[in-house]
Amino acid sequence: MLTLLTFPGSFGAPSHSPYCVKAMCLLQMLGLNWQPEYMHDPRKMPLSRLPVLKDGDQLIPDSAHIQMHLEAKGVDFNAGLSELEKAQAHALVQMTEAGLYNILVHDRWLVDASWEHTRAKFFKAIPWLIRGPLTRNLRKGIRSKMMAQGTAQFSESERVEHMKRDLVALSAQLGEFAFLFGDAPTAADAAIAPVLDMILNLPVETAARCLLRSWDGLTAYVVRVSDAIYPGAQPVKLSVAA
Ligand SMILES: N[C@@H](CCC(=O)N[C@@H](CS)C(=O)NCC(=O)O)C(=O)O
Repeated sequence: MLTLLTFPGSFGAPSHSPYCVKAMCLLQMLGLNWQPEYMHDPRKMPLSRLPVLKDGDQLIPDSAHIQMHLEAKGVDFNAGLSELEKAQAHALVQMTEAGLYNILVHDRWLVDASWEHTRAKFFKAIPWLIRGPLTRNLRKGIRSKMMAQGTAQFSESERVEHMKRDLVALSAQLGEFAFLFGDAPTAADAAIAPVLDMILNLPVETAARCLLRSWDGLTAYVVRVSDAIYPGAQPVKLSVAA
């Protein structure tokens, strides 16, 4: 059986990492038997990150590599998409992982009121005595990364302006479809909806959460994706290469 090494869930999501939820959705779409193995500390993992897929004695880190590994088994997560649609899907996933994902991380870790909840949920397994110094250090590291990457250098209104453009692009692609590329979920939905879901479910009202909650079409889209491909959903009928 395939095993997904993943962070546990929080704030209503099956994992607190959108990349772990993306991998869960891909596995769920596949309809094969798989099980989660929850971890809190990824430092011993191949890239020191989660998710990691365990397939026999192989460890596959990175959600994109997990997708490629599953595709190599003959599954097509983008069945029926034209070459242009595949290119658009790729661009939207990259946009989400470079933009919206970093806004999520920023609002979870660097907004003080939100951080109280993030710390309590993400680090509840860490003994209380060392939780303070450990999480202070981790938060410092995230702040440096967010400064280097740029998200933390912007004002809140600038971040929201950037976010709006990403949401406009996603909304335009969604149009009247149920999923981003039609009436069936594809790999792009597995990657993008978990990020939106986690922004919608930030524990406090940040400008990003407020903006996304006002976007009815995208809010309803996230519910459709979670009903269709989050763990527990029925497998989607995927085409398998001959
Ligand atoms: N590009 C990777 C990104 C995975 C990633 O950044 N995971 C984060 C959690 S969202 C992680 O494990 N960070 C290290 C940590 O939390 O210690 C993927 O697509 O899987």
